Amino acid sequence: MMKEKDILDKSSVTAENDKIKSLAPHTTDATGKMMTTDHGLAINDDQNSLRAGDRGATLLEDFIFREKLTHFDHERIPERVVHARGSGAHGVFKLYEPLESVTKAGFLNDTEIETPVFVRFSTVAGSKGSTDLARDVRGFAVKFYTQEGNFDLVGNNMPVFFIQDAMKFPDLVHAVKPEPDNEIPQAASAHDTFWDFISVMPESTHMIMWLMSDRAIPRSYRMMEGFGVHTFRFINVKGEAHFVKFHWKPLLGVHAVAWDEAQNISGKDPDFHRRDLWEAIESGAFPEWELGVQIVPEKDEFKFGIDLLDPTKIIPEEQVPVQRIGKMTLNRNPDNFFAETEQVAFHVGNVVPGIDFTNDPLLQGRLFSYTDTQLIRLGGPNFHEIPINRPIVAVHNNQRDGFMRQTINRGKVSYGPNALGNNDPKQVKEADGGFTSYEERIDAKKVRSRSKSFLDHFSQARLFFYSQSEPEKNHIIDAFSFELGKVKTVAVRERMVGILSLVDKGLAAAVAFQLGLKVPEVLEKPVNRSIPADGNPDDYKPIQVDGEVKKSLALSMENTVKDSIKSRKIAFLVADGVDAESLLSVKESIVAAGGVVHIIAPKQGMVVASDDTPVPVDESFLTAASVLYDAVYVPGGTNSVATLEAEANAVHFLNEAFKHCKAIAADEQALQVLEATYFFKKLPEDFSEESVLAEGVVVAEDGAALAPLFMQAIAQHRFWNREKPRLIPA
Ligand code: HDE
Repeated sequence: MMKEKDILDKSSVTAENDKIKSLAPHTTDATGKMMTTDHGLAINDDQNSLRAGDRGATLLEDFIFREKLTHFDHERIPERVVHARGSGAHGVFKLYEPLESVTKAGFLNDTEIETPVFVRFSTVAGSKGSTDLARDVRGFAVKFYTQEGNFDLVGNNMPVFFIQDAMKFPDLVHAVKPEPDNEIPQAASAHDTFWDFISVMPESTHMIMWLMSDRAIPRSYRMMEGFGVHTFRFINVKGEAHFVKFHWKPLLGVHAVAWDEAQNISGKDPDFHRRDLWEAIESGAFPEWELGVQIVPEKDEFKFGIDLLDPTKIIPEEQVPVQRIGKMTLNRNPDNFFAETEQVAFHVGNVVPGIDFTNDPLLQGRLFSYTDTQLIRLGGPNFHEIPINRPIVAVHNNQRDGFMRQTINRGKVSYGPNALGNNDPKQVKEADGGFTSYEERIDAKKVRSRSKSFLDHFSQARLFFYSQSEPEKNHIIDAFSFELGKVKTVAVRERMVGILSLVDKGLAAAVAFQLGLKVPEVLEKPVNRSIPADGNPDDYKPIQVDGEVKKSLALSMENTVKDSIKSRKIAFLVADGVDAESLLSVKESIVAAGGVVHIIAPKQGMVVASDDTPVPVDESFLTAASVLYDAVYVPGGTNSVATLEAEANAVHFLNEAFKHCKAIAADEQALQVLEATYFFKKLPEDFSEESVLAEGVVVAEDGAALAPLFMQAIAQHRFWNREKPRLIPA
């Protein structure tokens, strides 16, 4: 339980780095201080406005009141047009091995430096106050404050994108956002306009497979991969280029929740991911990712049967392995959400020498959009001066003035070249770290067109589907059936089933069955409205270039890391009379392995254990829910067990945890609580023996025997096979 003092002392984490130090002069703390106006005048009465008599009208003269209300009236800024809902954290990046053969970027060559970072995770479609658990892509934007200026890796948790040309971005976003007449639905793609657009844009098929997979409903921001999506370039000191794709690999593995669970969490705790990130960092369980790169020499550009400039394609890891080059650790929460997380301004164009762009048409468009959007969102051209956006190196140039200018530039000279000011600030030679663009050879006609090498829209969608485990495939079928089931226009559903039949007939048939439709017999080519007015549809007919790799292990979450229970949340269901040994021994083992235990009881306060010791309660059945936990344990104790067995909320808690495929454990004495659940009858007869049931339900005669088996089960994350008999009630 938090005491008032603890709440005041919240910023107990003191991780320091050059960026944090640079924020210090802008950070204030009112503890023990006098109240003043914005202009420094000490305030005597902040409770009453100045008025003509104690029952009279407020006087215009009241500058203190006017200042307070004016500031309040102007407190809001426009939310991000996409990625409005997000959470941020500070951290550091440390390199494992210098990468000098491929890039001259300083922070990728010095293993001694800890580069400060600020990361913002986000959903895409929802508004600022929408639920964290929407089925959606997650943004994964990292600002590296390097010694050579800021490098922003503005990525997502999926490695491909919906569209191949930035020209289509406003259309995509208009289609997915709430419909414009009634602003429904919030933070959801399950509606007509989104699927209408997708059904006539075959290039989005690969991305749609990812969006309908469990990647779109992560268990935690800390358990997601990140991807730069586009192919970038690394440039070394000799000026040689290599193509590079960026990856973030979470050390806790890649894990998801169930869709039914996601929808429940959205009601029980819409801040679930935000809270999870915040609490993990506050408790010292710092989230970690390894930065990975896939490097392709320029000469191998056409080796993989895909176009590296096409952002709807991956390079399978079987073809180009991901080299893990360093580790990012998030070790400090922001002090102020608005000042840091809301005002941070990412831009794909923020690069450092050694990193450059390619002609990916999506990337090229992004190079324009990110600065442009900050001008309206943050109110003018000086957003780079907001403390969170400032680089840790000095900034000197001839840019001047504009709304909210902070820098006081000395001298008369604000132009170059100049003679009056010694021609300062000076340009920097390439050898001394001046940025030069890669001298890519260009010899082309100026055209509006799409390269034929971008027209294979289905092969990698199929690769993704074939690489999934059985439960993952079922989740994809369910997700399509849910989303299209919410679409009212039958023609849109039919077109989508047609598209799916070009990925896999079985997938299309399963979805069609749920929608009460038939799969079209022969579908030569999908409807494609993404062609110019004078375009010949045959020139845009999808091609099929099935790659060498038919199944890629890295694409399935089943193959992820499952070796730890660190920071997993485990609910202990207890009541008065709980067996002290059974509770404490399992709790101690879990906490020692880095897990988090919450004691949940019929009411708040304390329960009295069997040995008369008081046990503080963290949550009651009223405030807790199984969807907020990774696993459940029921300790023994005659009275406690009798109370829980008769407590409908406790039984529901267990039923729901079973439905969502979570690890469940009970002390043998508590078996009668399990007997009250619907799933008990599904368990084998020899259940009371000390055993881990294949399905992740663990029973043992005491805490010591139970803890290791239970922890093994929790580390598995989920027992998806339990879903086989579909439609399990909770
Ligand atoms: Fe973005 N995107 N985007 N995007 N994007 C924005 O910039 C845009 C794309 C991504 O936490 C906006 O500051 C265009 C791909 C993230 O602050 C805006 C196109 C990827 C974030 C914008 C794309 C992303 C944004 C809105 C197609 C993954 C949140 C607010 C050409 C590689 C950053 C803002 C944060 C935000 C434009 C496509 C990632 C409007 C035009 C692909 C993580 O500028």
